[in-house]
Amino acid sequence: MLRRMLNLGILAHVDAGKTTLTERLLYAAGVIDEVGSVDKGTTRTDSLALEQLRGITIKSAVVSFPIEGVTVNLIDTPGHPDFIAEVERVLSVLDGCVLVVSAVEGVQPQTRILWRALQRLDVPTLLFVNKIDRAGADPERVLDEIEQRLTPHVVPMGSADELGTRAASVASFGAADIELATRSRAGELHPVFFGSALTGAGTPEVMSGIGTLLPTREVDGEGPLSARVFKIERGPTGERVAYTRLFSGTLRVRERLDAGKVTAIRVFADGDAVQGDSVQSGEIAKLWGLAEVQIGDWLGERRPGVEHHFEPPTFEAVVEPADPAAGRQLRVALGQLAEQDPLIDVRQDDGRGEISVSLYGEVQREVIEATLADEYGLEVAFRETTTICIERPTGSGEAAEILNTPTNPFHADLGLRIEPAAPGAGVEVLADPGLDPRDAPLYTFKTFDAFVEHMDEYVRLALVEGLYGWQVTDCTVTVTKIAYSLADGPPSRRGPMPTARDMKKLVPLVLMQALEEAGSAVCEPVFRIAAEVPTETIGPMLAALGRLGAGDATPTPRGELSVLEATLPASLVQELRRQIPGLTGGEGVVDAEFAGYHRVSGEPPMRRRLTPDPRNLQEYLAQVGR
Ligand SMILES: Nc1nc2c(ncn2[C@@H]2O[C@H](COP(=O)(O)OP(=O)(O)OP(=O)(O)O)[C@@H](O)[C@H]2O)c(=O)[nH]1
Ligand SMILES: [Mg+2]
Repeated sequence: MLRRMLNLGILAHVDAGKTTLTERLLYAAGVIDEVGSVDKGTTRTDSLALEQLRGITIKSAVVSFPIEGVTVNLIDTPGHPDFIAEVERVLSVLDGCVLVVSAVEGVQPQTRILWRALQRLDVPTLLFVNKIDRAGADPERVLDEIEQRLTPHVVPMGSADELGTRAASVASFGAADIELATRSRAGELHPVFFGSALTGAGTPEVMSGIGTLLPTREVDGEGPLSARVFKIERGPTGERVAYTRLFSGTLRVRERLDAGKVTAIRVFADGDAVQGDSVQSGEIAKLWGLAEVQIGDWLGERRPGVEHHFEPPTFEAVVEPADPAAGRQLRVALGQLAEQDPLIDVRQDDGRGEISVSLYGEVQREVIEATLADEYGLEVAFRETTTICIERPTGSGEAAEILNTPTNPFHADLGLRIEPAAPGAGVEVLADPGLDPRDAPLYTFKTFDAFVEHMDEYVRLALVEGLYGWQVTDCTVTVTKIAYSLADGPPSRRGPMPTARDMKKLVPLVLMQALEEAGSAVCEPVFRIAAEVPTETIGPMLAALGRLGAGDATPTPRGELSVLEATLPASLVQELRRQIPGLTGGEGVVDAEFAGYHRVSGEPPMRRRLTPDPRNLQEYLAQVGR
């Protein structure tokens, strides 16, 4: 029998009603008998104790239900910006999306961030304007905001009545015609629904929209295996459970993959994850047995596509166990949390016996603290958070090492050039077109392409710590020279052939010299802030922004309220949030959106290196082992 699937994301800013809507849909589909409540901690998707305690979603969760012959795998995601990493991983496995906007709060900065990511990935998206029952609900205004700030290509599917009351209701404009359905499935038009997830008003309409206006996939199991792991959980006995979406092919129990052997499969279908022998393209399954698997991994063939959609974490903090003897336990626990959330970068400074983690913000810090206490029995304290900077090369630099010379015991010549690339470009590693592929140590790397791939890996590892100890990025690195020694070569080139490890140790040596010649600038994360404040408080607000160092503050008066826009270093956004209530009589609100990295003014901050520093040759050689 032909089966069709829809892998559906529910995305929105925090508190918009994603989890409540999810409950409604499960109820409407007959999967649950009673609508659970976020406020009572009884929903299906906020199943973690911490989620129920705080009333927010922290981890993405999958539930499944049938609509009109289609199996819908719904992925409820967290809306708080501190947990954006969860959304990041989910994006790549979606066939369609419902973006929820509150009829009271309207389009938020986070809504725009999510929208842009969905657009970049071409995910067909319906909009749901929720909370029409709440005081202050203004769906018409929100529709305007959607058209102004998200997209003009919207089609309202109904109108709302008795706004702001429990009796708020929706009158549908009628069923979608074929043309609308076709263009909506193609992501060209975005139907907008109105309703209240709390009272259930308008939810049958969204339900039917999900069934008819989003693209579905046939389950056929054909073709080579291509699957993506988007979530990792630990089972009761500590085993890894990998949530995986198949794009092509079939995966069976007992199949052997690079990450391990599949020992059990549960496929999401009509309400639950059901034990099975195999999972096919289009479906989502939980896989057991893949001991080595990591979030974001591809099983089988990798599908091309954009990998990073959102900002990286901008803060880090040193974590200390209350019991000084629990250091090792803490390292293990943080390592496991980092498996589930690869953006929790755990840095271990053995020299100082310190562990630090990268963070998006305070809420995530509290969640990590609570998780360590609840799941690992570890009491910890976080020391003051600091900003994570990056380094960018300021010019172009080139260096080379020649084999059989006192500074290079690694049996190969290597030349590297580093040049700045556009902000946000990341790192690109190339081979100079003038290189003769035969000069590369092909005995070790088999093919020239494989050699370049390995160089790519070694360069990225070496760039983790630049001249000031920060990650170096936004640059192009070119291999400009390569040669190797041979047992029967001429005297200057006589010697053993280089191993992959030799090359791995040689790369930092050459690259840091090239970077020293290029020079590098330490850049800090900055946020674009928009503060809405009473117009009469503009004076004190501008003065405060000036004191915080925002040179570009511009006010736009809009009657009684004015909007002040400015760029602020990440570290000062919190400070501004602290000051605003006092400056505006409690009336001001501020939105902040990550806006890239700016060069720090004054003395660049240094970060302690954790890897051997090639600039001190003797020590470097002693540490890396030569
Ligand atoms: N009045 C009213 N309240 C709602 C509605 N939908 C959700 N809420 C309430 O809004 C709050 C947040 O709802 P959630 O469903 O947790 O929102 P969410 O988008 O899942 O939140 P996060 O996952 O934490 O981002 C809860 O107190 C809900 O009871 C609605 O339609 N009307
Ligand atoms: Mg939620």
